[in-house]
Amino acid sequence: MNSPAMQGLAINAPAHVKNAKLVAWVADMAALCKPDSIYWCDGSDDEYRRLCDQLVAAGTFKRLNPVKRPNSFLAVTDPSDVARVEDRTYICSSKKEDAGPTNNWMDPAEMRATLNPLFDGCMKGRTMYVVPFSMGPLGSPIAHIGIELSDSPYVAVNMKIMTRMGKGVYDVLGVDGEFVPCVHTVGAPLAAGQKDATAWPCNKTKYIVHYPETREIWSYGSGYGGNALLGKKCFALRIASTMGRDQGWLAEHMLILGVTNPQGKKYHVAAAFPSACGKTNFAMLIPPAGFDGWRVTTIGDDIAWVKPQADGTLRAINPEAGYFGVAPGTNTLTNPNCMASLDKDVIFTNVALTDDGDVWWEGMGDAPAHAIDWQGKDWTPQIAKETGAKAAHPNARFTVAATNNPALDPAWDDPKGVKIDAFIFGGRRSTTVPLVTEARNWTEGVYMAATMGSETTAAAFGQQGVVRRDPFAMLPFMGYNMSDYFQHWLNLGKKLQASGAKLPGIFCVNWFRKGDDGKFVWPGYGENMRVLKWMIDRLEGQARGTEHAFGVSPTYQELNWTGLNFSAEQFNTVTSIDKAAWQAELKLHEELFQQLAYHLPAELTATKAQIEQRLAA
Ligand code: O2Y
Ligand code: MN
Repeated sequence: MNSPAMQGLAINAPAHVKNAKLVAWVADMAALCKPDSIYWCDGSDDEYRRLCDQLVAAGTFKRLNPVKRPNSFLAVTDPSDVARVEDRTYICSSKKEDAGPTNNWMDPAEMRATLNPLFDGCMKGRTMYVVPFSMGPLGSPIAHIGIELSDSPYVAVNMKIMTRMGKGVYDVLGVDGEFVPCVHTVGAPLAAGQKDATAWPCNKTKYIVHYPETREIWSYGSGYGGNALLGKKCFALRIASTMGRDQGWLAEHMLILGVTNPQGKKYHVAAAFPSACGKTNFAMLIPPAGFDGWRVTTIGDDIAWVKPQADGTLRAINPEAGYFGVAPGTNTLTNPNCMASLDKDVIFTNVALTDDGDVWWEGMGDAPAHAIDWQGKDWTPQIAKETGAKAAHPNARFTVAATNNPALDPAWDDPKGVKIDAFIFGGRRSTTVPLVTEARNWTEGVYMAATMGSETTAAAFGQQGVVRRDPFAMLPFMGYNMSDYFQHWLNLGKKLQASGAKLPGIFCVNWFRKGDDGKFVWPGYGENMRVLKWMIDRLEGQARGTEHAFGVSPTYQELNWTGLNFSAEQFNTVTSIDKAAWQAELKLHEELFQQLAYHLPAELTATKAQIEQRLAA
């Protein structure tokens, strides 16, 4: 009864908001969600400061020691709200086949009938924040706009870091520009005068819902990460993948990096790895000894939007403006650029608080003698030893602006994007898949990407070491039928080929082969530069490689080994092709193809038959 809409109060759109469709939608959503007030975010630094102060006052944020970690905050979540909820994530296309066998599906009308009562009054006692954001540089022909309505100020401040958020978006939107409407609620309305009982309101019931045909996102019940920051996985991957299908471009779960050789020639690579495979580390790689004059720069760490150009090239942008990275395991040895990015201006979520007002997580370095863990309990190394208690949640995160990254590429914000020279696909495989393989052609590359798999880590899935097929690292993020997406990639290759342009190379990597002792053989991290250089040599026609059933891999001599003691025998352990293991692998590809049989491109079945023949020869 107190809501502005029910009292007939105006939604008070600021004068610079001229888009009638947007104003009408905000009014409709306000009438449904019944917030106590509406706040139109302008994206200013002043607004960010005010909202952070408000979050501190509410107990959601703790301000960290301003000497050790200036302008930084710690949030800890409800223990039930710590990660994306894949089993509560839905693609609601009209036809079930269009969501495909890898997605949860519900009929859109049925889903709307489910969500409407949940959203009715869901923001009572709270403020509805109107968050205008651009995914990609403002006004870029590759970028798109979204508006998120959320009752979480935590979301508003995270969106300020993660996207180009603020007033400027309305100029691009104009009176009749397109935007993706995203509505989010923590699902915890407050009765009149009731105060939040908790600093992290959320609801046991959760729905992360996408309507691809109307390009809408509705999220209920979670305040965390990808469930709530709707520009990220929901828009930039699930909805954008359907936009890409319809408009002829790609929305990919890929980092983008620039690599410059000592002669100053620059290449751009987009790389897809499943979650928890070290994407941020690769995006911020520091070349090792023996690579004087080489430089790697970051354009993006997680998502790439790739659009074909009239000349047959592909240009890519990072639709995001910040990093929402996993803290545990990050340290100055594995990722110095990332650690430097975290010196100031960071929102940490679910890490531990040290006694001097700083943060700590497992794998950061020396443990503090005492800390408050992510659940607010006392934590000491002794308690950890006795109980296994983690100081930080394994999925604890930092949110930080890309501009904090010392290795940020000068073109990271270029509206034209960067020209992609190569795609890399990689998973975590302790056996079978070689360190690096180049596909002999586009179709073989699509096959590699379609069949990629990754061994699950305990942190992510509870059960360790099981190979989960994760085509293109898009399994949790595909907005439509996976096999139609394979076809979309194949069609794009044909289109680029027809234009006469040189297609980007496609490579498959695996940093995670283990030896008989169960230990990783390849040192990884900065040493991955050796593999990156071989790829560039291939692009330049300077490395012949050795051909095998699956593609082309390097010879031992073709990698630069300066500064690394890595024997030919070790190299063999990470590159050898085990015929029996590959025969077993191909059976698993067959299982995947059976699951994805609806609209599975015939080219992929034919490619599999070719690999089988080569293996048998
Ligand atoms: O658990 C979450 O909500 C975050 S998941 C995430 C965040 C940043 C980049 N990638 C991912 C992912 O799961 O791939
Ligand atoms: Mn990701």
